[in-house]
Amino acid sequence: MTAKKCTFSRRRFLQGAAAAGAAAMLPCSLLVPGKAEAAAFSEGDYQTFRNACPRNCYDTCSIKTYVKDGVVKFIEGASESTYTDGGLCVKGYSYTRRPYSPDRVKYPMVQDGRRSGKWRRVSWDEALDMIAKKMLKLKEEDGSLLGLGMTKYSGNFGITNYGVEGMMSSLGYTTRFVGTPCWPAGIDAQNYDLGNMWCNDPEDMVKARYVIVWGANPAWCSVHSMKYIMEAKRRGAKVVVVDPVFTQTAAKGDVYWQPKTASDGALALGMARHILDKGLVDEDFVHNYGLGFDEFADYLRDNVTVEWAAEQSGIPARDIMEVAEEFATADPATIWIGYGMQRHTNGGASVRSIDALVAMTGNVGKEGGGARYGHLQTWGFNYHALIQKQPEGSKGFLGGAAKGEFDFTSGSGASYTDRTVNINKTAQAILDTTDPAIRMLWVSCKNPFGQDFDRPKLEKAFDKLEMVVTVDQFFNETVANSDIVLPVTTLFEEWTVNASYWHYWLSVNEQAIKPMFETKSNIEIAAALSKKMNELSPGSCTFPQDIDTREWMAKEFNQGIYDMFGISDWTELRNGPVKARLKSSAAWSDKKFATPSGKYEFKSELCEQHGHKALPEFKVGREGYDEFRLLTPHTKFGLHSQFVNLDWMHEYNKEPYIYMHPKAAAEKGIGDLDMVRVFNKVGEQKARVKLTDNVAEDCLLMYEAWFGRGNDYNVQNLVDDESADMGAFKAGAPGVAIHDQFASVERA
Ligand SMILES: Nc1nc2c(c(=O)[nH]1)N[C@H]1C(S)=C(S)[C@@H](COP(=O)(O)OP(=O)(O)OC[C@H]3O[C@@H](n4cnc5c(=O)[nH]c(N)nc54)[C@H](O)[C@@H]3O)O[C@H]1N2
Ligand SMILES: Nc1nc2c(c(=O)[nH]1)N[C@H]1C(S)=C(S)[C@@H](COP(=O)(O)OP(=O)(O)OC[C@H]3O[C@@H](n4cnc5c(=O)[nH]c(N)nc54)[C@H](O)[C@@H]3O)O[C@H]1N2
Ligand SMILES: [Mo]
Repeated sequence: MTAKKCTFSRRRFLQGAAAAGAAAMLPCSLLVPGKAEAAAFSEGDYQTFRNACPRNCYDTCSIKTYVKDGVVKFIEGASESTYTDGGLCVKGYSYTRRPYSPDRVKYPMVQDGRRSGKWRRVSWDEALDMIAKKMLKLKEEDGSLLGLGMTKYSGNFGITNYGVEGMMSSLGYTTRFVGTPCWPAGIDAQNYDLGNMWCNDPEDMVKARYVIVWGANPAWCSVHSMKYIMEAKRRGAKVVVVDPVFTQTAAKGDVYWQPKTASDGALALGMARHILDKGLVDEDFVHNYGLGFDEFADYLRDNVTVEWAAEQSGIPARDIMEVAEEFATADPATIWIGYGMQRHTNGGASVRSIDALVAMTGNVGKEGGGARYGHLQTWGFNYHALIQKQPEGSKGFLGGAAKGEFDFTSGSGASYTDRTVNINKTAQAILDTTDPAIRMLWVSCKNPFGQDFDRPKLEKAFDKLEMVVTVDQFFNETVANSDIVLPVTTLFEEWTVNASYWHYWLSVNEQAIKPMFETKSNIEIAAALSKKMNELSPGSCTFPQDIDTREWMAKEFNQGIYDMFGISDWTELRNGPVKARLKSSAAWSDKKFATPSGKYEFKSELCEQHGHKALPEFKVGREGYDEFRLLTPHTKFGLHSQFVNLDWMHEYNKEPYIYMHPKAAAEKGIGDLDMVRVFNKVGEQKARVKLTDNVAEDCLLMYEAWFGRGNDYNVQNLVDDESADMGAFKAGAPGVAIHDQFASVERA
């Protein structure tokens, strides 16, 4: 191979790193070569690989990785993707540290006494032997494997990692924690309105003449989308940001609305009423492509006024009318509906009313328009790793039908399934489930102690479990509450493929280095467990025992994917990420909707059948149960329990704070940087206060993140597991009202 000078992408890398302040901050030459080294940089001196950020993030960045002597030297955002555009976020640049972090789980380990910290290294064989024997024991004692629970969520969204679910199926019928804390209320809402969740290509936001960012914080949570918003602005678009917190996104807007939390439905309906009164409705759309608009209009006339909306939301009537008129007359106009906004007991209802606003102004199905929430259009993989067969004769849950209808002796009529419980009520499910009880838990790609709700209850629930096995990269709090931890690979050490729920690019993730220490990928763990199970009890696990992980990645592709992305083979992705060939950048461009009527349903019978209102009516939010509203949204330099714990990121995440308005603090005799105690019916948490008028006077703001430095900060000590209104339709369990929490505060 001839040495090729890397100019374009190299420049991008340095720019990205400098913009992030990373060059100055990060102490290791692995990430940012010194000046002399940079001058001598020659791509040919490195092996390059394609990777993708597998985190649960809108951006799902395409990465190019430079390896020398089997070591990841540095990475850059892939320049082939116009979305990633050659740059990563600050968190992303820290990836070069992840495989080499001294804090990594390196070997299988057993803890003598949960939370004792007395870990001892064992061999894979010993660990799997303990695990397999326990599984066989459950099956023998309970007659099924339903006593084995599995919780997995978004630690790694690489497609082959669905092999964790596949592994469980290959063992038999088990208890699965289903649903998602992310976005299910909004998914259901969009399914009722449009028939599916499907958003425009974010890259077409540049065409918008009006952008409302409603309860999303892309400046932190979708860094790469900001360039489209800023470009739209440069071309003359107005940007309105609606958020109870004055976020960095809000700072980039032209108009900032700080509504009362959970009042978004009222605000959207107030705007809708004004648009109706002003005759600014898109009559063609609502009558030719919509269903039930007249009833919606009647609802608005009978129940909604702008003054009422102003009272509910705290946004002045004049401002509501102004933005409503501007939105209705701009063409195209778009709303980005955030996930943060729907984590409420009325979140689904709020999303429906915002969808209606976009639809009634004729902005659905339009390039540069749209009610943007998310999509799964590019996820049509084979799910080869996921789909595994239960061993012959497996017993399970008698799916759906009343138990009495089955003849247990012959098993006739029985169709067994997994047992499902709500992932957003992990603690309660473990405590409540009987016949058989959940006795053993497999945790993978998930940190329940950091991310699940009502942590004090979770501790009680875990204490009931006979065995907890956690598969992770780091010793987090869930690992501390486990008996066995198994070390798993990072993105550089495994083969997989990644798509986004926001943009339309596809990336392959190549194994760039050999797995460090004794780490294995999730599917290799499944294969190893299968081997052990079959050794101990032949036929007890169907998961293939010898797998080639590159082959398994390749098995996820199909002709549909190839056609969508215009490639003939996955190997073409080694030249860089590719984008779906979209007929239009707009979702629903043919205005044929996937609803039962084929129309945009302002009135949805399905929604009514599911126990909600047929129309996008206002739903009152959760009643306050304590003095302050408590918000625990996502943080800038961390993603849930990932990144913040890494030593390289400490500089960015020095200490957790509780953000509070100066007036509210003064009334409590609390000063800047005072140590305080926040407490409510769930539990309590101490941290230092930072005074800021970015938050409303009635609000306490604490970012959710795992610091992992002997620091006990955990917002789940204060967040209960109350459900959102929607989510069960598409996700199998309702969403969770993360932001409908309340608490008191006092000096510690
Ligand atoms: N209070 C509050 N709570 C929240 C939220 C909030 O806003 N406020 N947000 C919610 C939302 S939206 C989400 S998505 C969830 C996220 O919750 P989780 O899905 O639990 O998210 P992470 O912390 O990103 O990942 C969990 C673990 O996966 C591990 N991991 C990474 N890669 C791999 C791998 O390849 N294999 C295995 N086995 N493990 C791996 C990581 O090290 C980490 O410990 O949290 C929810 N909880
Ligand atoms: N840096 C970073 N990026 C991430 C993540 C991360 O943890 N860190 N997480 C990823 C994941 S899993 C997800 S789900 C997405 C989340 O992406 P976002 O939805 O953008 O993020 P959140 O922080 O959950 O919530 C966004 C905003 O909603 C606001 N909000 C809360 N309640 C209300 C309300 O009642 N009305 C209105 N209008 N706004 C409200 C919060 O104040 C917050 O600023 O981001 C992804 N990207
Ligand atoms: Mo999420």
